[in-house]
Amino acid sequence: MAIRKDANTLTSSERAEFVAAVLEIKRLGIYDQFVLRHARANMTAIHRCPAFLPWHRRFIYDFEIELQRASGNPNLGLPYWNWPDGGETASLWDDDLLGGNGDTNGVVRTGPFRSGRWTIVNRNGQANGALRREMRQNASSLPTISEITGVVAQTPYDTAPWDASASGFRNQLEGFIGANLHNRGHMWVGGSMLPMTSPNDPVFFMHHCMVDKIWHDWQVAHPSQGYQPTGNAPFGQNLTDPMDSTPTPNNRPIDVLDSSSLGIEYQQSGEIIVPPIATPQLLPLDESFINASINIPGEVIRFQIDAPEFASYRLETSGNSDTVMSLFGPNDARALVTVNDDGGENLNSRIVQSLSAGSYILEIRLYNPNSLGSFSISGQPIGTSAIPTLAVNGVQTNAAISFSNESDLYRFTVTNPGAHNIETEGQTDTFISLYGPNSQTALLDNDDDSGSGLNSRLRWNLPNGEYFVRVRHYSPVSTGSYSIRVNR
Ligand SMILES: [Cu+2]
Repeated sequence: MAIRKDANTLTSSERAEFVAAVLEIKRLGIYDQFVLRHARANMTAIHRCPAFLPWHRRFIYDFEIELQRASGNPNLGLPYWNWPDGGETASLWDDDLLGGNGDTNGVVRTGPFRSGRWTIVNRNGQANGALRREMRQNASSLPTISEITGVVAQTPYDTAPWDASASGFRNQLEGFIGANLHNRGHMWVGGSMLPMTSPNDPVFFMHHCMVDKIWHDWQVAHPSQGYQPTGNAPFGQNLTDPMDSTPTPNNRPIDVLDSSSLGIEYQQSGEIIVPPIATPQLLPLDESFINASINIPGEVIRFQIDAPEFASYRLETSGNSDTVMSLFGPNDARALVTVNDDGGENLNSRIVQSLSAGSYILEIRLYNPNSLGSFSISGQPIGTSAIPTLAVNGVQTNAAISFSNESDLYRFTVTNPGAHNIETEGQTDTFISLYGPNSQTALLDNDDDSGSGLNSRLRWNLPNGEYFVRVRHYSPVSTGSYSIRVNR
């Protein structure tokens, strides 16, 4: 079991053990093989792509195994460079661990990897002079806790076109969009950390250990989010493709998704990177507006809505941003009610929906995941009439879906248990959901086209009780009239 700790927290004997192991595998020629494995890999097969994270996880894992062998300590773990606490005065840059910044020419003159003690190699494996660092010259700051937390909040793992332009967690962590975590660390150190031979600086492994820890934290925070893509992306990127320049076996992303099964344990340190799901802000259902802004590409802002009673509600954004709203509930943050993109003014989104009493989550993002912008959000009831009642074996009720995403809720009471038909008629492609008994939220069944034409029909044996039927258009953007009836 490798225990991976914040490098700043290592004891002096842990520091000595780590440094001795690195120097030993350097002496054996093993260290430089890692530099070449990284330098000779196809740049865009292991960076700017989904496999960036699993490739480097496997890479530093193999390096750690070599350190364990050299030290004879099977629990030796790579230390991680905790960026928010990792500036030039942090103890990981002390002379008993990494040594410090380079001199005015960038040459490292302190610590175990100083000029004269440590020689870097070029991509052909030839000696290429001293280790160089030029701290802060290419990037002035290191990632902060809030920047890291913001990136850990991003989902999904990755998106098409699976490159440096993609939105999603991987690209924000790698650094081509958003806060820029990984790329910035390489830039901040500068010197030998800039080219594809960057593993020449031992801080590379502590840097990628931090990257890997953040991926691990993300996996813990989002257990329902998996590695993507699972197929149809360039070879080497899909979940079960072999990765470039990685020894077999276990050279596929799927083989390295679970750190703990690799025997890796991350010790949290200092300011813990908290799981990202912030408590959603309550959106009052009145005339007021809440102002919000998307400050990180791909950010999703969540609101909670507590519908006090069955009513039709209008939820809408205003402003110049192209917003998209998704509504979940009631009382289930994963049960999607509806999505809207441009139902409001200009590019704003609007949901008009009859909602049962209960708690809902409204998620708002921008249509373009790379853009930033602000908006106002408001929600209010637009009708609080009682739920219309359908008389069993009575006349049909005529109604219409008049807005994008509208749905109508009805109730009926069963006093003569047995088979009941609930069906719509007309020229509209309806979709119905049946709830009950005595619950607006306990779903019994859905139907799209079992009725005549594109109409819906459900036939259920119903015990006594009160039941609820929700009718919507099959297409969230279409409208049309229909009639509905219940027959025993
Ligand atoms: Cu790399």
